[in-house]
Amino acid sequence: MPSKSQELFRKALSLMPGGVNSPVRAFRAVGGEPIFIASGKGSRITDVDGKSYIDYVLSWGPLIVGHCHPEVVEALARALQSGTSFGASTAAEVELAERIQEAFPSIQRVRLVNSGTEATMAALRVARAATGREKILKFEGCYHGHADSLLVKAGSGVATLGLPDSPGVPRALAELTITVPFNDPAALEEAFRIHRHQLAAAIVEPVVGNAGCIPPRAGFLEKLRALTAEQGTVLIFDEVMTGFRVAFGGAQQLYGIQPDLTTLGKIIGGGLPVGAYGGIATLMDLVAPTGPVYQAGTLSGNPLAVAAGLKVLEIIHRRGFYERLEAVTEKLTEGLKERASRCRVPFTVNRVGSMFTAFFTGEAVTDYSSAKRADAGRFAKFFRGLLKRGIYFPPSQFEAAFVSSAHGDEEVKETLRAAGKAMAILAK
Ligand code: KE4
Repeated sequence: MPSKSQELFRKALSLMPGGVNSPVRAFRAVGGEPIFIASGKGSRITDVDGKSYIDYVLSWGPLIVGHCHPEVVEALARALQSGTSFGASTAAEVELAERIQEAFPSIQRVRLVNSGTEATMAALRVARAATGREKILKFEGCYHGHADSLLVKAGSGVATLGLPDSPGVPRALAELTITVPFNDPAALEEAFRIHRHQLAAAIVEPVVGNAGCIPPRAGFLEKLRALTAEQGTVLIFDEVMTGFRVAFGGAQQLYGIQPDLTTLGKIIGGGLPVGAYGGIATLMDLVAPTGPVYQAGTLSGNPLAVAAGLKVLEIIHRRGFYERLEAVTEKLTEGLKERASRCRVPFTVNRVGSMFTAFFTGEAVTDYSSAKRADAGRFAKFFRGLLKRGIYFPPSQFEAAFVSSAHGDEEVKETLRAAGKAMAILAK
């Protein structure tokens, strides 16, 4: 007897490419078929067959306070009473811009959009307009959404599906995207030497999440900042994932680096569609209607997304929020390492704050190449072993897992019990 998820997936396959609305959801890299989710509450989700899971995907990062947080639901319900969208200015979007500027001092002007892809696409356009240059530099394994220029050696779903970059991107455009390995200062210097004063922008995930979690090596971001400053290249920190995740002020607060432009998303929408790009006024004032760089959006600054985002930022700014989140995540990842060593399975975990990735390898994972050398087959088995025991990890080796404030000791205990059993099977 097929499960409800299986029945829904059959139908979805006849209606949507791969039966999904975003590739990484299709479970292609981990085997099996996607489960269809009926509801979420706190740290847990329940599928259409009534099975519950502790959720470490959290909608790929936005749900840092967990599913259906009562205060967020209440804020959304209140906003809904006044309407869903006006396509006009509202007080709430001004307030969200203010909160973002307070948290990110490098953001003197910000524009709200509807996705991380829109944010990075617009940031690149501003950088090219400001410099009059066309080439951009990105890092192998980093994913910045699906804008044409950025689908070159990208991470996340592109890496998950092993796609050799994406057909449909004009060669002339792809050739303007230079890629170098993350955490490789020599390759970075070489790229800036070869393309001296030709790079409009360098865009980076300051903590990579889309090759799995990979922290920057000491000095790497500083080197990037120095080279971009020296050559007049716009430094874009893509903090769609790390913004308000690894610290209230994102990776730029954690590592003390001021980029020229920052992109945000995920957490600032509290689970509703949102993105943002912002930075120094001299750059952002190039954006229409102040300047000539055009970017627009029907639902930008949408009252519902803004209401949810404002409430989440208020909750996570409360005293002790990040300390507790970090402590729970640390307990979890240390426990995973302990169970792997008990089963003598080659294993490493990269963690920054409450985002982490488990890799089945004995070597350090410091860039996309070393991430790809990890045993993705073992990761897939581990994922399935966890799933059948009620634990939902990201269905890809090249993604980050996330913890929310709704996760606590009970979730850690249940997860480590399941992980211990899944690891023991791997060890055979
Ligand atoms: P969206 O267009 O998906 O809102 O954001 C694109 C994006 C930009 N920058 C970073 C650092 C990102 O992580 C993302 C999107 N993240 C992926 C998960 N790694 C979204 C999940 C998916 O594609 O389904």
